[in-house]
Amino acid sequence: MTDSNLYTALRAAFPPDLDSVAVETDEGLHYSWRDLEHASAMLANLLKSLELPPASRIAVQVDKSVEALTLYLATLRAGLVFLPLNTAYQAAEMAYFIGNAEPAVVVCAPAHFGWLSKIAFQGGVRHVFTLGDDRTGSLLQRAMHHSVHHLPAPRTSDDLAAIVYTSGTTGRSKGAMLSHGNLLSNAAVLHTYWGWRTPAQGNDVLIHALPIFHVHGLFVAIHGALLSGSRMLWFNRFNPKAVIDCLPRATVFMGVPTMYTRMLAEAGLSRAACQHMRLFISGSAPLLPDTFKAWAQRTGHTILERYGMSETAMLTSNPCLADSRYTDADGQPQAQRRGGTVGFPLPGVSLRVVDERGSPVESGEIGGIQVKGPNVFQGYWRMPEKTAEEFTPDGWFKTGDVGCVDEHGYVTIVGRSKDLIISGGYNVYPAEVESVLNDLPGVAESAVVGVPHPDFGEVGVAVFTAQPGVSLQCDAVLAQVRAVLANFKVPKRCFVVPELPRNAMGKVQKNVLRDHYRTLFSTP
Ligand code: MCA
Ligand code: AMP
Repeated sequence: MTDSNLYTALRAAFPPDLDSVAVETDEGLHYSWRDLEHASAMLANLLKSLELPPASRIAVQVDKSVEALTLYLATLRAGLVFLPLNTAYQAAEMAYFIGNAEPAVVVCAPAHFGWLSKIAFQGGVRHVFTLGDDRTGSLLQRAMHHSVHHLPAPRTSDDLAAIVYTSGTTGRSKGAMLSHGNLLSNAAVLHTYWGWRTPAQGNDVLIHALPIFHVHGLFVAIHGALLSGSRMLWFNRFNPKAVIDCLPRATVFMGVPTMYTRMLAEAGLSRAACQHMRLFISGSAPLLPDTFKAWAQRTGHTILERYGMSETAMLTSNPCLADSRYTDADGQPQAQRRGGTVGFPLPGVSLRVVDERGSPVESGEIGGIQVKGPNVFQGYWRMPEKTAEEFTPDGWFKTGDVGCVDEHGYVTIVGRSKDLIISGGYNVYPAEVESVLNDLPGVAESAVVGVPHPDFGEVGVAVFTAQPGVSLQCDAVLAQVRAVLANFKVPKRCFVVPELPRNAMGKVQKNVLRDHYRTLFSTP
Protein backbone atom coordinates (compact mmCIF):
# COMPACT_ATOMS: atom_id res chain seq x y z
CA MET A 1 0.00 0.00 0.00
CA THR A 2 1.33 3.48 -0.83
CA ASP A 3 1.34 5.51 2.35
CA SER A 4 -0.89 8.57 2.04
CA ASN A 5 -0.58 9.53 5.72
CA LEU A 6 -0.60 13.33 5.74
CA TYR A 7 2.11 13.39 8.41
CA THR A 8 4.48 11.51 6.09
CA ALA A 9 4.08 14.27 3.48
CA LEU A 10 4.51 17.05 6.04
CA ARG A 11 7.56 15.36 7.56
CA ALA A 12 9.15 14.97 4.11
CA ALA A 13 9.09 18.77 3.77
CA PHE A 14 10.96 19.45 7.03
CA PRO A 15 14.23 21.25 6.21
CA PRO A 16 17.48 19.23 6.25
CA ASP A 17 18.70 21.09 9.34
CA LEU A 18 16.34 19.64 11.93
CA ASP A 19 17.92 21.80 14.61
CA SER A 20 16.81 25.04 12.96
CA VAL A 21 13.83 26.84 14.46
CA ALA A 22 10.37 25.65 13.35
CA VAL A 23 8.24 27.62 15.79
CA GLU A 24 9.05 30.70 17.81
CA THR A 25 6.43 31.72 20.35
CA ASP A 26 5.51 35.19 21.58
CA GLU A 27 6.80 34.05 24.99
CA GLY A 28 10.26 33.64 23.46
CA LEU A 29 10.28 29.83 23.28
CA HIS A 30 11.95 28.14 20.31
CA TYR A 31 10.93 24.72 18.99
CA SER A 32 13.16 23.07 16.39
CA TRP A 33 11.95 20.77 13.65
CA ARG A 34 13.49 17.95 15.65
CA ASP A 35 11.38 19.02 18.66
CA LEU A 36 8.21 18.73 16.55
CA GLU A 37 9.33 15.33 15.26
CA HIS A 38 10.24 13.99 18.71
CA ALA A 39 7.32 15.45 20.65
CA SER A 40 4.80 14.16 18.12
CA ALA A 41 6.52 10.73 18.13
CA MET A 42 6.25 10.48 21.92
CA LEU A 43 2.57 11.44 21.81
CA ALA A 44 1.90 9.05 18.91
CA ASN A 45 3.59 6.25 20.89
CA LEU A 46 1.42 7.11 23.89
CA LEU A 47 -1.71 6.90 21.72
CA LYS A 48 -0.46 3.60 20.26
CA SER A 49 0.08 2.19 23.74
CA LEU A 50 -3.62 2.71 24.49
CA GLU A 51 -4.44 0.04 21.86
CA LEU A 52 -7.39 1.96 20.52
CA PRO A 53 -9.69 0.56 17.83
CA PRO A 54 -8.96 1.73 14.27
CA ALA A 55 -10.30 5.19 13.37
CA SER A 56 -10.70 6.16 17.03
CA ARG A 57 -11.50 9.83 17.54
CA ILE A 58 -9.17 11.94 19.68
CA ALA A 59 -11.31 14.85 20.91
CA VAL A 60 -9.28 17.88 21.90
CA GLN A 61 -10.56 21.00 23.66
CA VAL A 62 -7.44 22.81 24.82
CA ASP A 63 -6.05 26.33 24.71
CA LYS A 64 -3.75 27.02 21.80
CA SER A 65 -0.15 25.93 22.32
CA VAL A 66 2.68 24.37 20.33
CA GLU A 67 2.07 21.19 22.35
CA ALA A 68 -1.51 21.14 21.03
CA LEU A 69 -0.04 21.36 17.53
CA THR A 70 2.21 18.37 18.26
CA LEU A 71 -0.83 16.45 19.53
CA TYR A 72 -2.48 17.07 16.15
CA LEU A 73 0.64 15.80 14.35
CA ALA A 74 0.78 12.79 16.70
CA THR A 75 -2.82 11.88 15.94
CA LEU A 76 -2.04 11.94 12.21
CA ARG A 77 1.09 9.85 12.76
CA ALA A 78 -0.84 7.28 14.80
CA GLY A 79 -3.43 7.08 12.01
CA LEU A 80 -6.21 8.17 14.38
CA VAL A 81 -8.85 10.84 13.82
CA PHE A 82 -8.31 14.34 15.22
CA LEU A 83 -11.41 16.10 16.56
CA PRO A 84 -10.69 19.73 17.47
CA LEU A 85 -13.22 21.62 19.59
CA ASN A 86 -13.51 25.37 20.19
CA THR A 87 -12.43 26.28 23.74
CA ALA A 88 -15.53 28.45 24.09
CA TYR A 89 -17.88 25.44 24.01
CA GLN A 90 -19.83 24.97 27.23
CA ALA A 91 -20.84 21.74 28.99
CA ALA A 92 -24.07 21.13 27.02
CA GLU A 93 -22.26 21.63 23.71
CA MET A 94 -19.41 19.33 24.76
CA ALA A 95 -21.88 16.67 25.90
CA TYR A 96 -23.39 16.71 22.41
CA PHE A 97 -20.02 16.42 20.63
CA ILE A 98 -18.84 13.61 22.89
CA GLY A 99 -22.15 11.76 22.58
CA ASN A 100 -22.16 12.14 18.81
CA ALA A 101 -18.50 11.45 18.04
CA GLU A 102 -17.92 8.80 20.74
CA PRO A 103 -14.21 9.59 21.02
CA ALA A 104 -11.82 7.07 22.55
CA VAL A 105 -9.71 9.85 24.06
CA VAL A 106 -10.57 13.31 25.33
CA VAL A 107 -7.85 15.89 25.98
CA CYS A 108 -8.94 19.00 27.87
CA ALA A 109 -7.55 22.03 29.65
CA PRO A 110 -6.49 21.20 33.25
CA ALA A 111 -9.01 23.73 34.60
CA HIS A 112 -11.87 21.93 32.80
CA PHE A 113 -11.00 18.41 33.92
CA GLY A 114 -13.65 18.38 36.68
CA TRP A 115 -16.73 18.90 34.55
CA LEU A 116 -15.44 17.62 31.24
CA SER A 117 -14.09 14.31 32.53
CA LYS A 118 -17.51 13.67 34.10
CA ILE A 119 -19.20 14.19 30.72
CA ALA A 120 -16.56 12.10 28.99
CA PHE A 121 -16.72 9.14 31.39
CA GLN A 122 -20.54 9.22 31.29
CA GLY A 123 -20.22 9.12 27.50
CA GLY A 124 -18.10 5.96 27.69
CA VAL A 125 -14.72 7.61 27.04
CA ARG A 126 -11.94 5.50 28.58
CA HIS A 127 -9.07 7.98 28.48
CA VAL A 128 -9.18 11.62 29.58
CA PHE A 129 -5.92 13.61 29.64
CA THR A 130 -5.18 17.23 30.40
CA LEU A 131 -2.99 19.65 28.48
CA GLY A 132 -2.34 23.24 29.58
CA ASP A 133 -1.02 26.04 27.39
CA ASP A 134 2.02 26.19 29.73
CA ARG A 135 3.31 22.66 29.02
CA THR A 136 1.48 21.18 32.03
CA GLY A 137 -0.98 18.34 32.26
CA SER A 138 -1.20 14.55 32.33
CA LEU A 139 -0.82 14.13 28.57
CA LEU A 140 2.78 15.35 28.46
CA GLN A 141 3.62 13.58 31.73
CA ARG A 142 2.51 10.27 30.22
CA ALA A 143 4.14 10.95 26.83
CA MET A 144 7.52 11.63 28.51
CA HIS A 145 7.97 7.90 29.06
CA HIS A 146 7.63 7.05 25.38
CA SER A 147 10.20 6.77 22.63
CA VAL A 148 11.06 9.65 20.29
CA HIS A 149 11.00 7.21 17.38
CA HIS A 150 7.77 6.39 15.64
CA LEU A 151 6.90 5.27 12.14
CA PRO A 152 3.68 6.86 10.84
CA ALA A 153 0.83 4.35 10.54
CA PRO A 154 0.29 3.83 6.80
CA ARG A 155 -3.02 5.29 5.65
CA THR A 156 -4.85 5.45 2.31
CA SER A 157 -5.94 8.81 0.97
CA ASP A 158 -9.57 7.96 1.85
CA ASP A 159 -8.82 7.15 5.49
CA LEU A 160 -10.12 9.75 7.93
CA ALA A 161 -7.66 12.26 9.37
CA ALA A 162 -10.05 14.65 11.13
CA ILE A 163 -13.65 15.39 11.99
CA VAL A 164 -14.50 19.08 12.17
CA TYR A 165 -17.86 20.00 13.65
CA THR A 166 -19.80 22.67 11.88
CA SER A 167 -23.18 23.88 13.10
CA GLY A 168 -26.26 23.04 11.12
CA THR A 169 -29.24 25.05 9.94
CA THR A 170 -31.45 22.84 12.08
CA GLY A 171 -29.37 23.62 15.16
CA ARG A 172 -27.60 20.24 15.32
CA SER A 173 -23.87 20.31 14.70
CA LYS A 174 -22.57 17.98 12.02
CA GLY A 175 -19.12 16.41 11.96
CA ALA A 176 -17.45 16.96 8.58
CA MET A 177 -15.24 13.92 7.90
CA LEU A 178 -11.97 14.90 6.21
CA SER A 179 -9.56 12.31 4.88
CA HIS A 180 -5.77 12.37 4.61
CA GLY A 181 -6.29 12.81 0.85
CA ASN A 182 -8.71 15.74 1.28
CA LEU A 183 -6.27 17.63 3.47
CA LEU A 184 -3.09 16.80 1.58
CA SER A 185 -4.52 17.64 -1.85
CA ASN A 186 -5.69 21.03 -0.59
CA ALA A 187 -2.40 21.77 1.17
CA ALA A 188 -0.41 20.82 -1.94
CA VAL A 189 -2.52 23.03 -4.21
CA LEU A 190 -2.22 26.02 -1.85
CA HIS A 191 1.52 25.40 -1.54
CA THR A 192 1.90 26.07 -5.25
CA TYR A 193 -0.90 28.62 -5.73
CA TRP A 194 0.30 30.88 -2.92
CA GLY A 195 3.92 30.44 -3.98
CA TRP A 196 5.17 29.18 -0.60
CA ARG A 197 8.94 29.53 -0.78
CA THR A 198 11.17 26.47 -0.63
CA PRO A 199 14.35 26.43 1.48
CA ALA A 200 16.34 27.16 -1.70
CA GLN A 201 14.31 30.37 -2.18
CA GLY A 202 14.83 31.42 1.44
CA ASN A 203 11.77 30.17 3.29
CA ASP A 204 8.67 32.10 4.20
CA VAL A 205 7.97 33.03 7.80
CA LEU A 206 4.32 32.75 8.82
CA ILE A 207 2.69 34.72 11.61
CA HIS A 208 0.30 32.21 13.16
CA ALA A 209 -2.24 34.06 15.32
CA LEU A 210 -5.43 32.09 14.53
CA PRO A 211 -7.09 29.55 16.79
CA ILE A 212 -6.15 25.95 15.95
CA PHE A 213 -9.54 24.33 16.47
CA HIS A 214 -10.91 25.31 13.04
CA VAL A 215 -9.89 24.72 9.44
CA HIS A 216 -8.31 28.15 8.92
CA GLY A 217 -5.69 28.02 11.69
CA LEU A 218 -5.29 24.24 11.90
CA PHE A 219 -5.13 23.19 8.27
CA VAL A 220 -4.64 26.19 5.99
CA ALA A 221 -2.02 27.92 8.12
CA ILE A 222 -0.20 24.97 9.71
CA HIS A 223 -0.09 22.76 6.62
CA GLY A 224 1.06 25.74 4.55
CA ALA A 225 4.01 26.39 6.84
CA LEU A 226 4.97 22.76 7.42
CA LEU A 227 4.71 21.73 3.78
CA SER A 228 7.21 24.40 2.85
CA GLY A 229 9.48 23.97 5.84
CA SER A 230 8.67 27.54 6.91
CA ARG A 231 9.12 28.94 10.38
CA MET A 232 6.07 30.07 12.33
CA LEU A 233 5.94 33.06 14.66
CA TRP A 234 3.35 31.70 17.04
CA PHE A 235 0.76 33.59 19.11
CA ASN A 236 -1.49 31.68 21.47
CA ARG A 237 -3.84 34.69 21.32
CA PHE A 238 -4.26 37.33 18.64
CA ASN A 239 -2.85 40.68 19.75
CA PRO A 240 -2.82 43.31 16.97
CA LYS A 241 0.09 45.34 18.40
CA ALA A 242 2.29 42.31 18.95
CA VAL A 243 1.54 40.97 15.47
CA ILE A 244 2.47 44.32 13.91
CA ASP A 245 5.74 44.29 15.88
CA CYS A 246 6.52 40.91 14.26
CA LEU A 247 5.78 41.93 10.67
CA PRO A 248 9.37 43.00 9.86
CA ARG A 249 10.52 39.42 10.62
CA ALA A 250 7.73 37.68 8.69
CA THR A 251 6.63 37.17 5.09
CA VAL A 252 3.09 35.71 5.34
CA PHE A 253 0.11 36.54 7.58
CA MET A 254 -3.28 34.84 7.61
CA GLY A 255 -6.29 36.22 9.42
CA VAL A 256 -10.02 36.78 9.54
CA PRO A 257 -11.30 40.27 8.58
CA THR A 258 -11.70 41.30 12.25
CA MET A 259 -7.95 40.85 12.68
CA TYR A 260 -7.28 43.16 9.74
CA THR A 261 -9.63 45.88 11.04
CA ARG A 262 -8.10 45.64 14.51
CA MET A 263 -4.59 45.98 13.03
CA LEU A 264 -5.74 48.97 10.96
CA ALA A 265 -6.77 50.64 14.21
CA GLU A 266 -3.14 50.51 15.42
CA ALA A 267 -0.85 53.48 14.72
CA GLY A 268 2.13 51.14 14.27
CA LEU A 269 0.76 49.63 11.04
CA SER A 270 2.78 51.23 8.26
CA ARG A 271 4.46 50.58 4.91
CA ALA A 272 7.80 50.33 6.67
CA ALA A 273 6.51 47.64 9.05
CA CYS A 274 5.23 45.60 6.08
CA GLN A 275 8.11 46.01 3.67
CA HIS A 276 9.40 42.44 4.06
CA MET A 277 5.93 40.92 3.89
CA ARG A 278 5.07 38.88 0.81
CA LEU A 279 1.46 37.95 1.40
CA PHE A 280 -1.54 38.95 3.53
CA ILE A 281 -4.35 36.39 3.29
CA SER A 282 -7.91 36.84 4.54
CA GLY A 283 -10.80 34.40 4.79
CA SER A 284 -13.54 32.75 6.89
CA ALA A 285 -15.79 35.82 6.51
CA PRO A 286 -16.35 38.52 3.89
CA LEU A 287 -13.61 41.14 3.76
CA LEU A 288 -15.23 44.54 3.36
CA PRO A 289 -14.06 46.56 0.33
CA ASP A 290 -13.26 49.42 2.74
CA THR A 291 -10.86 47.20 4.67
CA PHE A 292 -9.24 45.99 1.43
CA LYS A 293 -8.72 49.62 0.29
CA ALA A 294 -7.59 50.95 3.66
CA TRP A 295 -5.05 48.12 3.97
CA ALA A 296 -3.63 48.82 0.51
CA GLN A 297 -3.32 52.54 1.29
CA ARG A 298 -1.64 52.03 4.67
CA THR A 299 0.68 49.14 3.81
CA GLY A 300 1.04 49.07 0.01
CA HIS A 301 -0.18 45.44 0.03
CA THR A 302 -3.37 44.08 -1.50
CA ILE A 303 -4.93 41.47 0.76
CA LEU A 304 -5.44 38.12 -0.95
CA GLU A 305 -8.98 36.95 -0.16
CA ARG A 306 -9.87 33.29 -0.41
CA TYR A 307 -12.99 31.25 0.33
CA GLY A 308 -13.51 27.85 1.90
CA MET A 309 -15.56 25.71 4.26
CA SER A 310 -14.97 23.12 6.95
CA GLU A 311 -16.42 20.53 4.57
CA THR A 312 -14.02 21.35 1.76
CA ALA A 313 -11.05 23.31 3.11
CA MET A 314 -10.13 25.95 0.53
CA LEU A 315 -12.16 26.31 -2.67
CA THR A 316 -11.18 29.57 -4.34
CA SER A 317 -8.43 32.13 -4.05
CA ASN A 318 -7.39 35.41 -5.53
CA PRO A 319 -4.17 34.94 -7.43
CA CYS A 320 -0.83 35.22 -5.73
CA LEU A 321 1.11 34.95 -8.96
CA ALA A 322 -0.45 35.23 -12.44
CA ASP A 323 -2.98 32.45 -13.07
CA SER A 324 -2.56 31.38 -16.69
CA ARG A 325 -5.98 29.69 -16.73
CA TYR A 326 -7.63 33.09 -16.53
CA THR A 327 -6.81 35.94 -18.86
CA ASP A 328 -7.87 39.57 -18.92
CA ALA A 329 -9.34 41.43 -21.90
CA ASP A 330 -5.83 41.61 -23.49
CA GLY A 331 -5.29 37.89 -23.11
CA GLN A 332 -2.80 38.35 -20.24
CA PRO A 333 -2.86 35.89 -17.32
CA GLN A 334 -4.75 37.36 -14.39
CA ALA A 335 -2.53 38.32 -11.50
CA GLN A 336 -4.76 40.89 -9.94
CA ARG A 337 -6.24 40.44 -6.48
CA ARG A 338 -9.68 41.93 -6.66
CA GLY A 339 -11.24 43.21 -3.46
CA GLY A 340 -14.82 42.06 -2.97
CA THR A 341 -14.13 38.81 -4.85
CA VAL A 342 -12.76 35.51 -3.58
CA GLY A 343 -10.77 34.90 -6.76
CA PHE A 344 -10.74 31.78 -8.90
CA PRO A 345 -11.55 28.14 -8.17
CA LEU A 346 -8.29 26.52 -7.04
CA PRO A 347 -6.64 24.11 -9.48
CA GLY A 348 -8.49 20.78 -9.26
CA VAL A 349 -11.64 22.38 -7.79
CA SER A 350 -14.71 22.61 -10.04
CA LEU A 351 -17.19 25.31 -9.11
CA ARG A 352 -20.54 26.09 -10.67
CA VAL A 353 -23.39 28.47 -9.94
CA VAL A 354 -26.89 27.05 -10.29
CA ASP A 355 -30.47 28.34 -10.20
CA GLU A 356 -33.25 26.97 -7.94
CA ARG A 357 -33.79 24.03 -10.31
CA GLY A 358 -30.09 23.14 -10.15
CA SER A 359 -29.29 24.27 -13.71
CA PRO A 360 -26.03 26.18 -14.27
CA VAL A 361 -26.58 29.92 -14.85
CA GLU A 362 -24.82 32.28 -17.28
CA SER A 363 -21.65 34.05 -16.17
CA GLY A 364 -22.47 37.10 -14.05
CA GLU A 365 -25.78 35.64 -12.86
CA ILE A 366 -26.33 34.94 -9.19
CA GLY A 367 -27.16 31.49 -7.84
CA GLY A 368 -26.20 28.72 -5.44
CA ILE A 369 -22.52 27.69 -5.42
CA GLN A 370 -21.76 24.00 -5.87
CA VAL A 371 -18.31 22.39 -5.87
CA LYS A 372 -16.44 19.19 -6.64
CA GLY A 373 -12.83 18.22 -6.07
CA PRO A 374 -10.37 16.01 -4.20
CA ASN A 375 -10.69 18.35 -1.22
CA VAL A 376 -14.45 17.77 -0.76
CA PHE A 377 -15.15 15.85 2.44
CA GLN A 378 -16.28 12.25 2.89
CA GLY A 379 -19.67 13.13 4.38
CA TYR A 380 -21.14 14.04 7.76
CA TRP A 381 -20.25 11.70 10.62
CA ARG A 382 -23.07 9.22 11.14
CA MET A 383 -25.55 11.38 9.19
CA PRO A 384 -26.00 9.63 5.85
CA GLU A 385 -29.33 11.35 5.14
CA LYS A 386 -27.89 14.80 5.82
CA THR A 387 -24.89 13.94 3.64
CA ALA A 388 -27.14 12.80 0.79
CA GLU A 389 -29.20 16.02 1.05
CA GLU A 390 -26.11 18.19 0.63
CA PHE A 391 -24.90 16.51 -2.57
CA THR A 392 -26.56 16.50 -5.98
CA PRO A 393 -27.13 13.08 -7.57
CA ASP A 394 -24.10 13.73 -9.82
CA GLY A 395 -21.80 14.47 -6.89
CA TRP A 396 -21.71 18.26 -6.55
CA PHE A 397 -21.56 19.55 -2.95
CA LYS A 398 -24.06 22.32 -2.23
CA THR A 399 -22.13 24.94 -0.27
CA GLY A 400 -25.18 26.95 0.82
CA ASP A 401 -23.34 30.08 -0.34
CA VAL A 402 -24.82 32.33 -2.99
CA GLY A 403 -22.62 34.01 -5.57
CA CYS A 404 -21.64 34.55 -9.17
CA VAL A 405 -18.68 34.10 -11.50
CA ASP A 406 -17.80 36.97 -13.83
CA GLU A 407 -16.57 36.68 -17.41
CA HIS A 408 -12.93 36.59 -16.24
CA GLY A 409 -13.63 33.76 -13.81
CA TYR A 410 -13.60 35.74 -10.53
CA VAL A 411 -16.01 34.34 -7.96
CA THR A 412 -17.96 36.74 -5.74
CA ILE A 413 -19.95 35.61 -2.69
CA VAL A 414 -23.08 37.75 -2.42
CA GLY A 415 -24.92 35.97 0.38
CA ARG A 416 -25.98 32.66 1.85
CA SER A 417 -29.00 30.46 1.34
CA LYS A 418 -28.26 28.88 4.75
CA ASP A 419 -29.43 30.86 7.76
CA LEU A 420 -25.99 31.59 9.16
CA ILE A 421 -24.29 34.50 10.91
CA ILE A 422 -20.51 34.82 10.54
CA SER A 423 -19.17 36.75 13.48
CA GLY A 424 -15.44 37.50 13.60
CA GLY A 425 -14.87 34.39 11.48
CA TYR A 426 -16.91 32.09 13.74
CA ASN A 427 -20.16 30.60 12.49
CA VAL A 428 -23.29 31.10 14.52
CA TYR A 429 -26.42 29.27 13.46
CA PRO A 430 -29.52 31.23 14.51
CA ALA A 431 -31.50 27.96 14.79
CA GLU A 432 -29.22 26.77 17.59
CA VAL A 433 -29.49 30.04 19.54
CA GLU A 434 -33.25 30.21 18.97
CA SER A 435 -33.74 26.71 20.32
CA VAL A 436 -31.89 27.68 23.53
CA LEU A 437 -33.95 30.89 23.82
CA ASN A 438 -37.24 29.10 23.18
CA ASP A 439 -36.50 26.65 26.00
CA LEU A 440 -36.03 29.43 28.57
CA PRO A 441 -38.87 29.96 31.06
CA GLY A 442 -41.13 32.81 29.99
CA VAL A 443 -39.94 32.99 26.36
CA ALA A 444 -42.73 32.27 23.88
CA GLU A 445 -40.79 32.41 20.61
CA SER A 446 -37.65 33.98 19.26
CA ALA A 447 -35.77 34.95 16.13
CA VAL A 448 -32.04 35.61 15.86
CA VAL A 449 -30.71 37.68 12.97
CA GLY A 450 -27.28 38.90 11.89
CA VAL A 451 -26.65 42.64 11.65
CA PRO A 452 -23.52 44.57 10.58
CA HIS A 453 -20.95 45.19 13.32
CA PRO A 454 -17.80 47.35 13.06
CA ASP A 455 -15.51 44.87 14.82
CA PHE A 456 -16.93 41.39 14.13
CA GLY A 457 -18.38 42.16 10.67
CA GLU A 458 -21.70 40.70 11.68
CA VAL A 459 -23.22 39.81 15.09
CA GLY A 460 -26.42 38.16 16.28
CA VAL A 461 -29.36 40.11 17.67
CA ALA A 462 -32.18 38.22 19.42
CA VAL A 463 -35.79 39.31 19.18
CA PHE A 464 -38.35 37.42 21.23
CA THR A 465 -41.83 37.46 22.64
CA ALA A 466 -42.78 36.68 26.23
CA GLN A 467 -45.40 34.22 27.36
CA PRO A 468 -48.64 35.92 28.49
CA GLY A 469 -48.30 37.62 31.84
CA VAL A 470 -44.50 37.21 31.98
CA SER A 471 -42.16 40.17 32.11
CA LEU A 472 -38.68 39.37 30.74
CA GLN A 473 -35.43 41.25 31.35
CA CYS A 474 -33.05 41.09 28.39
CA ASP A 475 -29.89 40.93 30.51
CA ALA A 476 -31.25 38.02 32.52
CA VAL A 477 -32.23 36.18 29.35
CA LEU A 478 -28.79 36.66 27.79
CA ALA A 479 -27.12 35.52 31.02
CA GLN A 480 -29.05 32.25 30.75
CA VAL A 481 -28.02 31.81 27.12
CA ARG A 482 -24.40 32.45 28.10
CA ALA A 483 -24.56 29.56 30.56
CA VAL A 484 -25.27 27.05 27.79
CA LEU A 485 -23.67 28.38 24.62
CA ALA A 486 -20.15 29.35 23.60
CA ASN A 487 -19.68 33.09 24.26
CA PHE A 488 -19.34 34.09 20.58
CA LYS A 489 -22.83 32.64 19.91
CA VAL A 490 -24.50 34.80 22.57
CA PRO A 491 -26.49 37.59 20.87
CA LYS A 492 -24.85 40.96 21.41
CA ARG A 493 -28.25 42.62 21.99
CA CYS A 494 -31.79 41.45 22.54
CA PHE A 495 -35.29 42.92 22.34
CA VAL A 496 -38.62 41.81 23.74
CA VAL A 497 -41.42 42.57 21.27
CA PRO A 498 -45.21 42.01 21.39
CA GLU A 499 -45.03 39.83 18.28
CA LEU A 500 -42.63 38.72 15.55
CA PRO A 501 -43.30 39.94 11.99
CA ARG A 502 -44.73 37.12 9.85
CA ASN A 503 -45.59 36.67 6.19
CA ALA A 504 -48.89 35.32 4.85
CA MET A 505 -47.64 31.76 5.34
CA GLY A 506 -47.00 32.49 9.03
CA LYS A 507 -43.20 32.34 8.60
CA VAL A 508 -41.11 34.81 10.63
CA GLN A 509 -39.81 37.55 8.31
CA LYS A 510 -36.16 37.67 9.27
CA ASN A 511 -35.44 40.17 6.49
CA VAL A 512 -37.80 42.66 8.18
CA LEU A 513 -35.98 42.20 11.49
CA ARG A 514 -32.58 42.47 9.77
CA ASP A 515 -33.62 45.75 8.14
CA HIS A 516 -35.06 47.07 11.38
CA TYR A 517 -31.90 46.44 13.41
CA ARG A 518 -29.39 47.04 10.57
CA THR A 519 -27.94 50.22 12.07
CA LEU A 520 -27.90 49.09 15.68
CA PHE A 521 -24.09 49.09 15.86
CA SER A 522 -23.39 51.82 13.28
CA THR A 523 -21.15 54.60 14.42
CA PRO A 524 -22.73 57.99 13.63
C1 MCA B 1 -14.74 36.95 20.65
N1 MCA B 1 -15.97 37.44 20.93
C2 MCA B 1 -16.75 37.32 19.87
C3 MCA B 1 -15.93 36.73 18.89
N2 MCA B 1 -14.70 36.52 19.39
N3 MCA B 1 -18.03 37.67 19.64
C4 MCA B 1 -18.52 37.41 18.43
N4 MCA B 1 -17.80 36.83 17.43
C5 MCA B 1 -16.51 36.49 17.64
N5 MCA B 1 -15.78 35.92 16.65
C6 MCA B 1 -16.41 38.05 22.20
C7 MCA B 1 -16.41 37.06 23.32
O1 MCA B 1 -17.66 36.45 23.40
C8 MCA B 1 -16.13 37.96 24.51
O2 MCA B 1 -17.34 38.58 24.88
C9 MCA B 1 -15.26 39.04 23.96
O3 MCA B 1 -15.47 39.05 22.54
C10 MCA B 1 -13.78 38.82 24.24
O4 MCA B 1 -13.45 37.47 23.92
P1 MCA B 1 -11.98 37.07 23.46
O5 MCA B 1 -11.91 35.61 23.31
O6 MCA B 1 -11.00 37.77 24.35
O7 MCA B 1 -11.96 37.71 22.03
P2 MCA B 1 -10.79 38.07 21.10
O8 MCA B 1 -9.53 37.42 21.56
O9 MCA B 1 -10.78 39.54 20.92
O10 MCA B 1 -11.23 37.33 19.75
C11 MCA B 1 -11.54 37.97 18.58
C12 MCA B 1 -10.93 37.17 17.44
C13 MCA B 1 -11.49 35.74 17.51
C14 MCA B 1 -9.40 37.16 17.60
C15 MCA B 1 -11.28 37.85 16.14
O11 MCA B 1 -12.90 35.77 17.37
C16 MCA B 1 -10.91 34.83 16.48
O12 MCA B 1 -9.81 34.29 16.66
N6 MCA B 1 -11.60 34.61 15.35
C17 MCA B 1 -11.11 33.72 14.30
C18 MCA B 1 -12.07 32.63 14.07
C19 MCA B 1 -11.56 31.58 13.09
O13 MCA B 1 -10.42 31.12 13.19
N7 MCA B 1 -12.41 31.17 12.18
C20 MCA B 1 -12.07 30.18 11.19
C21 MCA B 1 -13.17 29.16 11.07
P3 MCA B 1 -17.95 38.40 26.34
O14 MCA B 1 -16.87 38.86 27.26
O15 MCA B 1 -19.16 39.26 26.32
O16 MCA B 1 -18.23 36.93 26.42
S1 MCA B 1 -12.77 28.03 9.71
C22 MCA B 1 -13.69 28.70 8.46
O17 MCA B 1 -14.44 29.59 8.66
C23 MCA B 1 -13.54 28.32 7.02
C24 MCA B 1 -13.07 26.97 6.74
C25 MCA B 1 -12.61 29.32 6.37
O18 MCA B 1 -12.95 29.75 5.26
O19 MCA B 1 -11.59 29.64 6.98
P1 AMP C 1 -17.27 27.05 8.30
O1 AMP C 1 -18.56 26.34 8.39
O2 AMP C 1 -16.77 27.57 9.59
O3 AMP C 1 -16.33 26.22 7.60
O4 AMP C 1 -17.55 28.35 7.43
C1 AMP C 1 -17.66 28.29 6.05
C2 AMP C 1 -18.42 29.47 5.53
O5 AMP C 1 -17.68 30.67 5.77
C3 AMP C 1 -18.61 29.42 4.04
O6 AMP C 1 -19.66 28.57 3.65
C4 AMP C 1 -18.86 30.87 3.73
O7 AMP C 1 -20.22 31.20 4.00
C5 AMP C 1 -17.98 31.59 4.74
N1 AMP C 1 -16.73 32.10 4.16
C6 AMP C 1 -15.49 31.58 4.21
N2 AMP C 1 -14.61 32.38 3.56
C7 AMP C 1 -15.33 33.44 3.09
C8 AMP C 1 -15.02 34.61 2.35
N3 AMP C 1 -13.77 34.89 1.98
N4 AMP C 1 -16.02 35.44 2.03
C9 AMP C 1 -17.29 35.20 2.40
N5 AMP C 1 -17.65 34.12 3.11
C10 AMP C 1 -16.68 33.25 3.47
